[in-house]
Parts: sequence; C-alpha cells; structure tokens
Amino acid sequence: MKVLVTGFEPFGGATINPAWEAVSRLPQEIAGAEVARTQIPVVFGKDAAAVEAAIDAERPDLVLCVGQAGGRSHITPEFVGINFANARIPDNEGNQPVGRLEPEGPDAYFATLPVFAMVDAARAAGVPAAVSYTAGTYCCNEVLYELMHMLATRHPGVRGGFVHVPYATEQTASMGEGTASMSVDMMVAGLTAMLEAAVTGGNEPLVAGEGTEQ
Ligand code: PCA
Repeated sequence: MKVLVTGFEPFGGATINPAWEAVSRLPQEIAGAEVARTQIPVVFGKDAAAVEAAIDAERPDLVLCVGQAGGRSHITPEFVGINFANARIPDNEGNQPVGRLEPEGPDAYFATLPVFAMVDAARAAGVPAAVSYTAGTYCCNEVLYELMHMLATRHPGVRGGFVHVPYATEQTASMGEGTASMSVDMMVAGLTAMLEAAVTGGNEPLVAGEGTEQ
C-alpha cells in the first residue's frame, strides 16, 4: 500500500504554506503504508498536472492533497469538489480564472475517502477537526475536482480526497487578535491520524460517525 500526499507551495505573498510544512514532516510510513510526498504549485492547470505527474511516477493506492484555508480553526477534510473556479486573487503566475474547470465534466465529485472516520480519528488524537462541505473556488477546489476527475477517468481503483489546514500559528503573529491558527506539529498529528483512518478504512465517504455532528 502506498499513499501520495501533496502540499501546495506558498501563495498570496506568504513565505510559507503550512500545508507543505506539515506534509513534509509526515512519517515515512503510516499504518503500514509507504508515504510519498510532493509539493505542487499554486497555478491553475499546473497544480493538477503536477498531481497527475506524481501519480504516474509513484503509482499510489490513495492520494491526499493538502492546502491552507487561512481563517479556519480546524483541520477539515473536504466532502466535495465542484466544477467551477472563481479566483479571488491571482495565482502564482497571475491567472485569475472564472468558469467551469472541465466543460464536459460532471458538476461535482465527492471525495472517495472516509471523511467522517478521518475527523473522528483526528479528534481522538486531540486535534480539532471537522468535515467541510466547500473547498472554495480557488486552486484547492480545482485540485480536488481535477484529482477526482483524473481518478474516475484515468486511474480506476485509486482513492482520493483533500484536506484543508489552518494558518500555522507563526503566520498569524502580526494578524488581528482572534485570527485562528494551529501549530504545524498539531497539523502533522492530525494528518497522520486522518491518513491512518483513510488507509485502514473503506472507500465510502458517506458513512457517518461522530464527525457527522458539526
Ligand atoms: N490554499 C489555496 C490554494 C493553495 C492553498 O494552500 C486554496 O484554498 O485554494
């Protein structure tokens, strides 16, 4: 069993992206599964292409993409990716698209990871976690949607999903009082627990657990 975990590069003027900081510190092996990891650009089109290049190179059984959702307090597995982009800020190459991602694709894909069991596992490890029902309309949603599209159309049998992490605490040092954040160490603990649940769990995101109650 092999899992591929991706983390985004910094964007929007930030010097770090906590997603990559946490992904790069994950253990080499989780629940007996080998962990491969790769950093991906915050550039529409190139981000999903980098995910697919890593899938072709690593041949994983499961893919988890990780991004930052600044302002959230919890680690949040995403339930659904939608076939639409509406970039609030330019990406790292100045693109700011609005419109469908795949003209012929379905409107949305659900993740094929057990998102509720992942939330339960993170909470049991003492990490604030909740299922999210929107990955936004920027590169993270694009990567989730395109990941599920490529798995459905070109990589049958591979499971996939996406997790958003909060700001790292050091990123918020000069932000307003009350800005939510989490230590990268806690993100590593949460992602590890979530990957354990995903590796040992089934394909089905729709099995409710404690994480159902938000
Ligand atoms: N977060 C952005 C893109 C890259 C990242 O880490 C998002 O939520 O779309």
